Amino acid sequence: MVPPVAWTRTLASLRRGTTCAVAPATLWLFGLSGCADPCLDDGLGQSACPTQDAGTDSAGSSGSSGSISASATDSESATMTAGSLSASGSGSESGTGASDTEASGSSSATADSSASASASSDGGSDGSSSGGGGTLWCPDTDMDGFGDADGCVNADDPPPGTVDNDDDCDDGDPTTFPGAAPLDDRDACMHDGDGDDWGDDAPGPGIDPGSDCDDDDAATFPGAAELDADPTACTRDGDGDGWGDANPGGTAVPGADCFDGNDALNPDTMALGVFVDDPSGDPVFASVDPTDAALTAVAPLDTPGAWNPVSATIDETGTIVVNNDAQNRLYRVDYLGVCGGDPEGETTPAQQAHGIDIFCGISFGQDGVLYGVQNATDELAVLDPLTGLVVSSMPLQQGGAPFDAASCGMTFDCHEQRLLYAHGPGGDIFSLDPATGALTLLADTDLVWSPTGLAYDPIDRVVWVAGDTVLHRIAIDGSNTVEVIGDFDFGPGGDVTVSNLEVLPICG
Ligand SMILES: [Ca+2]
Ligand SMILES: [Ca+2]
Ligand SMILES: [Ca+2]
Ligand SMILES: [Ca+2]
Repeated sequence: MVPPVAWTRTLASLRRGTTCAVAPATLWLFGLSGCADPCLDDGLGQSACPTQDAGTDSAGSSGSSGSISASATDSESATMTAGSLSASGSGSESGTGASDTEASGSSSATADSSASASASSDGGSDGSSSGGGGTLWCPDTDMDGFGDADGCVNADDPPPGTVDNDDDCDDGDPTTFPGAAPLDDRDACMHDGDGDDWGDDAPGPGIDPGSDCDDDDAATFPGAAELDADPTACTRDGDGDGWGDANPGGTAVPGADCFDGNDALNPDTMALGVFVDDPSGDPVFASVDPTDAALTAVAPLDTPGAWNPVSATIDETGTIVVNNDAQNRLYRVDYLGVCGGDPEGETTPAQQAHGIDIFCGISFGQDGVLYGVQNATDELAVLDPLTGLVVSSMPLQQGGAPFDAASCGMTFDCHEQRLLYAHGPGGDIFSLDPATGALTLLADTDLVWSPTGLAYDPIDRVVWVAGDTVLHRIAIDGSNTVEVIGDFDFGPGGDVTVSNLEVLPICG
């Protein structure tokens, strides 16, 4: 049986106030763009997508265009080509005062600098060349077509290795020259080390700064993640899905893509989901409407005889792992084939049962390590997702004291790169240090949850908690803000108990 096309609120569609009405097969097979903007920046930003934003924003924000005559900070250059650079003048250093008009004016001046330089040399103003006319020829050591103002000579014919301009602000680097970063400024002398046409925002002396916050990575530049909250921020989109890396490192702005190495996983393709029984009693994967907790069956599951999915998690590759408490065993679950027409989603057992009764929560952490918390022993365990076996374990503790795991849920905060832990009896959310087993309180509510499920929302950076039959949305910024969303149900009158809430890929 192929399920009907469902109307699903992905994380992104919720934010946009839209519902993604895309046929399952279409959504899954065609890159899962879903409701996304089809105009994905290729890094060059010139062909498929409008570049007005880039040009306008960069010129306006950096203000560096006016400092095109930073080359004039080179005293020799200033002396040699005083006439040619006078249009930009010393005022160019003011940066913020450089308007677009000034920028274009100085650009023109620079573009004509060789001619001006030639004129000035013809006029004999260059003391270093001994009269007699000719053209000013400047060494171009890095062969980028722009000359070093230091060492220019007058001659009728060009000496070997020279060009007829002195516009290079770094003649030892072929990636630094006027116009190297055209998306920042078509004329300013900038460094573009990664070739994404955006200029290094922290270049060496004498080079105009651009707005590339990581000039060693062509996937990082202003507007790289056009689907994120600030589409002009300097973000990293490693997988090209339009969503920015949640943990980009360096000075790039974190986005909402927890899986920036996999373009099939992002807020447009993922939604709150649960493994439950449908109203007929058949096991299914169902999406959860974050506005009212309503359940919609997405895919039927071909489950083993005993099926009690207590906790679910997903890794960077899209592999979904469920702890089937009925068999004390991990299962890989692939329901997405259903979106393409397969009759049922696959559930594949790990090689061996871990034998633990109960893992109240499991979650992939950093570097793909799978963690689980054992109720009986109050320990944090490392699990091998392939063999299913426990690799190691350590006691949970809070402030050095033993901690009673009780009912729990687990998930991963991809922004802070930390495990999150929901403690049912106390209604608390903790971060969990996998190196020490230490719990640190993030949210303290008066609620009580049993069973307990936990999922992290990478757009709003809050958590979703399933407490028995009720969905909650809880802040983890210290404000303890709680929203009670509603009862999980497939329709009025049939509340459903949930313990394995997670943000998972969706179809339909
Ligand atoms: Ca050069
Ligand atoms: Ca660059
Ligand atoms: Ca870059
Ligand atoms: Ca991405």
